[in-house]
Amino acid sequence: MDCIFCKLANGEIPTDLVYEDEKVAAFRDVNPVAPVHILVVPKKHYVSLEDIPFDEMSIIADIHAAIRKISDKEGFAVDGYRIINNCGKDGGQEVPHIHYHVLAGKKLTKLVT
Ligand code: DGP
Repeated sequence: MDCIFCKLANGEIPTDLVYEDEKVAAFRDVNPVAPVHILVVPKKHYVSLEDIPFDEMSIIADIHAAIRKISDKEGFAVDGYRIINNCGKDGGQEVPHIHYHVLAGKKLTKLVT
């Protein structure tokens, strides 16, 4: 499958992974919008949340557990961070492999009040 995030997450394209376990990988966004901008992805290919079978939804918990570990390791757990998932065309998703943006390192402007 010709998927850039599959290749980055599974080592087909070498990159500095911020985090890796059996199911999840994380790497820095090529166009950061915050001092810390990390993309957290499943190693298995799913296009978006809408593509994940209900009996495989535990991958979402795995991703969130990975984010907890990354926030500790990278040192932004205390000051906080934002997690964003753009889902589908109207959600602004550009790369068709589900990914969670983790933004940190500054006080972020509120999007939802
Ligand atoms: P989204 O719009 O939610 O699909 O976000 C896609 C993000 O992926 C965007 O912030 C830029 C980033 N991105 C796209 N291609 C690459 C790549 O080849 N490497 C890395 N590290 N990030 C990428």
